[in-house]
Amino acid sequence: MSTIEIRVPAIGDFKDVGVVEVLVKPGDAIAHDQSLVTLESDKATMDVPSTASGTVREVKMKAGDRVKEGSLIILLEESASAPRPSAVQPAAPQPVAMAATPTVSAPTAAPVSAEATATTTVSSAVQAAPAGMPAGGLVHASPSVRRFARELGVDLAAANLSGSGPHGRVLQHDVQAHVKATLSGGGPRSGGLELLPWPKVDFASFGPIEPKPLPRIRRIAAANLARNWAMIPHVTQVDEADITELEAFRVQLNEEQGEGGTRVTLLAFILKGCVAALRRFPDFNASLDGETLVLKRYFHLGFAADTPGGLVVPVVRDVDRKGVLDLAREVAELAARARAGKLSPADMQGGCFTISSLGGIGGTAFTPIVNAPEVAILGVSRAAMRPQWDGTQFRPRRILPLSLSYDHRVIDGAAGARFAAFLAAVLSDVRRLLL
Ligand code: CAO
Repeated sequence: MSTIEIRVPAIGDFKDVGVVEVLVKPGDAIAHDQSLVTLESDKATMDVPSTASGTVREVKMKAGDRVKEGSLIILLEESASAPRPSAVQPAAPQPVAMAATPTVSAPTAAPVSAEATATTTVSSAVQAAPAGMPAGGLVHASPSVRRFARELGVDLAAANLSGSGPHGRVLQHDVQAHVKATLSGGGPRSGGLELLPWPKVDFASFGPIEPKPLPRIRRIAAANLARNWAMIPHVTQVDEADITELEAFRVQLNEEQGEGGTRVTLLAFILKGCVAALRRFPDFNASLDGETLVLKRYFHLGFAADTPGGLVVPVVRDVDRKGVLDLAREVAELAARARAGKLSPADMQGGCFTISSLGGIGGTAFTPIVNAPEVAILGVSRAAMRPQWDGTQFRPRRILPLSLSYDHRVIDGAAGARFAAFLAAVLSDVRRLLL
């Protein structure tokens, strides 16, 4: 067994570089190519690998030292029998080209040659994991890549990156791709299931086409809907209300109103029913603010209105303080202004909960998209006469389908089912609105 000196190899034009990390200590058994120290100039970071295997006798450098080619790093008691790594095995001490990809502002991780020659740094890299790295967070990455990740605020263990280097090793460009995907809203890579770019198809090559630019309202709605659909884990709870009596009452009210009077629609009753349900289940009348749920003590309800320019959501304020006739009037007035494109921004702000009623058009159920930052939305489909079993016989009843979508981060399935069932019960017997 002989003691050998391991020195800083040729490092290009760099005469005076800083030691930022010493990765071994006396007594360590190290393998050939295992990183010994990390050096950093103003342009690059590199790991210096060992040119032999054995046991560290003395460490001759410490963090903060300034070194150059030939500076002594360690004294090593060489073990002739220690296995060499299977990856790239330089015949002679291999300099790591620091300046291969110089950047001025951001430190550059060791380029490919350094990555390739550092495949045995896995264990030492884990030991050298920065504070905050969970114990046992076995991320295969060199110290320089770890430092790069740390500087960008990426927690390698939590980010769960799939490394593209040998043996799943995380390389600098994996960290960059992660940051890029996160910044662009694409989120972290997910084993090949990440979002693909939008397909580019030459439709004209298949037949005649006509480009039709999206109107402004549709463009705004599209961006909001896409965000809400992508960011909110939706669940849609479907239920139905027996509105036979309610419909009879509504028809009677409209008869009383007479020609030219307020036309009472189902929507006005549904608004009142929703307020009762929101009072009973306050978490639905809320918004997420980080990790806090902001409960609202007011009841401003939006309703989706179909307009020639696209979907808009005017908001009816203080629904709890208004009667059905007032609500019917206000909905009609807001809907008319929406269709005429005359809603002001204030008309569409401050909503707590939204109703999307497609009942006048048709359908039996659908999955409305939560209107962020609200946490739930009610979809209403077309009421129809259907046979209902009353315990002894089938009776014709008017059944209204309800589709309640909610943000599952805030609302559990049981609460969703209870809210929908409560709302159905209230609409089935509107006397309950008085309770
Ligand atoms: N079941 C059966 N009939 C229904 C119904 C229901 N759930 N809801 C409404 N109707 C009936 C009404 O009673 C009315 O019939 P009459 O003329 O015989 O009285 C007819 O359908 C039309 O109603 P309406 O649409 O004029 O009135 P409304 O209060 O129900 O709805 C509004 C107002 C603005 C919500 C509606 O016009 C609208 O724009 N709906 C579309 C909402 C939408 O696009 N949602 C999707 C959003 S996501 O893309």
